[in-house]
Amino acid sequence: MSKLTEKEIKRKIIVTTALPYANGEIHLGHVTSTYLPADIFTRFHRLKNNNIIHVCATDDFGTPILIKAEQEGKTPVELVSYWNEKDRKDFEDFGISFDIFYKTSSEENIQLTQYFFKKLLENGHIFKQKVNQPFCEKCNKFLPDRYVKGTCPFCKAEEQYSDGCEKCGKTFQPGDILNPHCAICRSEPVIKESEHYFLKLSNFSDQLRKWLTDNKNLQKEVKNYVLNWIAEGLKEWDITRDIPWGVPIPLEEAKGKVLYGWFDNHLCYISTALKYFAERGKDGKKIWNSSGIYHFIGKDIVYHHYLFLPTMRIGVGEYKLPDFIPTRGHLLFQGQKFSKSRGFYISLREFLDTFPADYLRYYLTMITSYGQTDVNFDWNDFQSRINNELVANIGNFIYRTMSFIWSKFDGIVPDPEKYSDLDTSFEEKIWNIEDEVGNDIENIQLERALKKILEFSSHCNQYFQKNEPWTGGERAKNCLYLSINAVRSLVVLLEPFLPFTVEKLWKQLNLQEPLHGLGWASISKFIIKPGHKINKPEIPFKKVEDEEIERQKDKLKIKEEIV
Ligand code: B3M
Ligand code: ZN
Repeated sequence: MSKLTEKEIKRKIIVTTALPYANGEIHLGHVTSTYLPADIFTRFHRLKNNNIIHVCATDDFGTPILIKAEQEGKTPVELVSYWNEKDRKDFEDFGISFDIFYKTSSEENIQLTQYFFKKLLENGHIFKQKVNQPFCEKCNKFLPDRYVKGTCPFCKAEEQYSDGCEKCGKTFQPGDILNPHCAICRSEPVIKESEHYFLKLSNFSDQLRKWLTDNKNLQKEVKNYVLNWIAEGLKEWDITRDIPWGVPIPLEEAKGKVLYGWFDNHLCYISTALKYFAERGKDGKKIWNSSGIYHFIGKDIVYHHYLFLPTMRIGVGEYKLPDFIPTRGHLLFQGQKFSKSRGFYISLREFLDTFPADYLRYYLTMITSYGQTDVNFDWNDFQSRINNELVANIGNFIYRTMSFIWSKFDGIVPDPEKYSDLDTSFEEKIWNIEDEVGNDIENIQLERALKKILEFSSHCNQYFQKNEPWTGGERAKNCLYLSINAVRSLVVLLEPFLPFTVEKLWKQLNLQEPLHGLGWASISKFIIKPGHKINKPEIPFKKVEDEEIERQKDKLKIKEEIV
């Protein structure tokens, strides 16, 4: 058997993205930090012909979801299935290409979670302890987390949840809230004892520290943060909730109690991947343990992904720990924090109703670096980047090349003649761009990759301009032959970023093979031969007009006033 070269060996990669809670709309913040970067990364590896899957699900359990269901007069099952469908559709319309989108309340996830609980118990990492919990005698139930409302002990804002104040932003302990009352019936809770299970995080301090230090792929800034938490001493973690909506604790003595949502939700990465492979007759566990594991998240859930998640995997010892946890900052909107309660936010759906998905994909990628710094969505900046970069640079080169061939050469790619120096150096650019951009995407430096594509496109425009193909002759032929090949390379380069536009452009290029058949490695090749006939080109991107931007800004103001 011949030895496989490095390029021929298919890599196995499992990508997961933080699971959206199944009780509200996907907003721009979620897609910026998490889904879009993961999707670009996944699409790139698909083009590289690697075995990659992108796994996601809705996060179905927990008190906020139970409360919301009660408020809406639905069962929690009805509520979560409604949001699961809605999220799925939003993601699809934004071009997020999951291989599987499932749910934490699945039978598979419940079983895996109970298995993890039992193993951790057997291995001596879980202990029982009595705790004092608020209890509503009228509703006859314990009131964990958001079931208790009251007055903020700091700013005295009323109707705040017992874990923190939305008005002044301070967090506090459940016992600190003033005038506590049941969020459902408003009566004052009493304190009642309940037996809870705790995971001994402190048992894992050394192993966690070692994993964090040894894993060179984790982002330094986040790593140092987490190492500090460990140095300060990890607290034991209460994994029990006295509510009827969650993974039941698999013990007779714990009847009626469930596991906390953060105990089961990240296990859904594993249970969902296993389901995907089982459906294809494959041994998912084996694949998990021999794949590169990437968990894409936003920085607000660092604690859970760098402590709870690895602790549970170490404690059970059967599933590989993550290789990468790409973590990105929050999204600010017009310089301010999103706030649903103030109506200052924009949902993904709202955006997609007005602008093409690819505009948002382009803009968000360009402004989001691979780090913890917050990102600012600014309407003017959005407009100027779309108009100056996407329309006037990338779109311009693609359209001018194709329409020139269409109108001056009857759509037929001309035969090049002897290359000039300009041609030769342009040819070299096309050879090199594949690796330059590919390396950045591989390293999850997505905005760098897109900036390189933009630079490449600027270069293409300059080349076209300098060659003045409108003057005709040999220069025109070489210029258009090389340019149409550069257009095709550009289209492949852009696929991970702008999948909708690329699909249309590929049709206009009229190539026999599908884009995915040719793949990433074709970027540096001259696939379009002289004599090839293209289809009628269309302008790929339209300018965003001032009025539209004004309308968006006004809409935001109106929303703020209404609330
Ligand atoms: N649902 C929190 C969030 O949506 C939570 C993520 C779970 S990832 C396992 O930010
Ligand atoms: Zn009550």
